[in-house]
Amino acid sequence: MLTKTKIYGRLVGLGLLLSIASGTPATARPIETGVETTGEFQPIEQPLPLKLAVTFGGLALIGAELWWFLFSKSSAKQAEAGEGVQEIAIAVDGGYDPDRVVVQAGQPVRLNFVRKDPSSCLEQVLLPDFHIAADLDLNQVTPVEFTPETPGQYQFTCGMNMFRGVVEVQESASNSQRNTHA
Ligand SMILES: [Cu+2]
Repeated sequence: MLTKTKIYGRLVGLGLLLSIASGTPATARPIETGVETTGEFQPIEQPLPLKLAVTFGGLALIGAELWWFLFSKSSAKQAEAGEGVQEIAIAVDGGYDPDRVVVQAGQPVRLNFVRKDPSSCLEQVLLPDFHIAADLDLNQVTPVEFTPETPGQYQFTCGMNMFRGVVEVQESASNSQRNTHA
């Protein structure tokens, strides 16, 4: 799973690649050395099919990554309410999946963290709003329980605040008008 930083890095890399392929910015700029003031730099000739291939390949990659970044990333899931406890499993593997959990206020919540990532970065999960810090053992299910009383967005993070997820607490259905949207 890729992080945001990696994606931005790759987009920047692709941009560089494209600008090099089109041959404009880097070669046209004279260097201030005084050796060659005429600015007669010879652009390197590249075959047109190669340029086209690089350009369209790059654009396709950018499109694919944008799609992935915008549409397939965030995974919101509604916790399942059973026996009065809203329960949901969260896979811990290069981040949290789902990274957005929807629960109802006033009902106990149990988040079952399943750590599959050996990186020490993810060995702890923090829910500062609920004063929870839990150690996650590798390949184990670690339940984290709390009862959110107030609707809102509550973050959970790894011990270093690098990976994040959100518990979205909605006003409980019995207290509010029934939601008409899916
Ligand atoms: Cu971390």
